Amino acid sequence: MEKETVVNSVDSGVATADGIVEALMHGPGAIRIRGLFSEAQIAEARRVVMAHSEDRAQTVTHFQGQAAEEQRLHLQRRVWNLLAKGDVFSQMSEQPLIVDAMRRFLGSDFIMGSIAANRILPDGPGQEPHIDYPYWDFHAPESFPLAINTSFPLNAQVTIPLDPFTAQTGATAFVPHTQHELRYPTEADRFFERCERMEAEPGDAIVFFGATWHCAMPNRSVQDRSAVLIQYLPKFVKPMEDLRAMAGEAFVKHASPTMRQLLGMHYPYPQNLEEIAVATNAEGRRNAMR
Ligand SMILES: O=C(O)CCC(=O)C(=O)O
Repeated sequence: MEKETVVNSVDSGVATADGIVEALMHGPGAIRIRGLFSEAQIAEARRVVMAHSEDRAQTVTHFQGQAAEEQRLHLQRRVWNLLAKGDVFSQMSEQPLIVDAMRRFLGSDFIMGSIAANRILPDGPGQEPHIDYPYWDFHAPESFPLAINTSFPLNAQVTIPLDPFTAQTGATAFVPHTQHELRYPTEADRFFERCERMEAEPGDAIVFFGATWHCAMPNRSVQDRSAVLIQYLPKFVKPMEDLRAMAGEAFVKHASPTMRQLLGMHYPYPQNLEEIAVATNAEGRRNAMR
């Protein structure tokens, strides 16, 4: 029988950015914020996600090696590039409490690396236990810098359920406190015996440090289970989705200052420095003109 345990919880009215950061860095690695988004926002997001995943089973996905072997990939669907699919996704990614927490956790110029939906249909598969980008291929640790660790964060994730997240529908599983030591989980870690579940209602948001071992679980119910997944990164980590290009020039032109930051426009590298027309001092404490 599946364990029915839940993640720590705080109401959106009393949640603080410091409390979120504490839970991610020194606490279990995850925290649920109750009632952060309105019914109307959830309904609109769900409408878009369902419409874009009705007949698109074949977008790229991750951590579904077993489902691919078993020919069951069509029972889980990803919807990428959500910024271009509705204003509600900009509202979600710019939610003020989340932005405030991310500024403290990842630095004031943090960016968004991805905003996508994960839909698991009834009887759809769960994932391999993993950690998230940019740690997601840490099963090959030799491809990372020597002595890399999680004493400072390179990722934060926000999961916004669009359907009830329960043990039956496949609420995300995670092992609390595993973010403290950077490691990709193995069979020997007995993930499924030790895990807790991120149970939540539509409108809640679960914020977690992606170095915490976790995975989507199988949907053993008769209803869909979808969520918006947002990935935030420090300014210097290459984003996973090319959001700026995917959203398009018209979107960028009308973007808010926060959205421009999320698209990486506050930190203008890489550049062709040889081609910069005006010779200025671009970096440094004194008189720097990026
Ligand atoms: O949908 C979920 O519950 C989690 C998805 C996830 O962890 C991922 O795709 O990296």
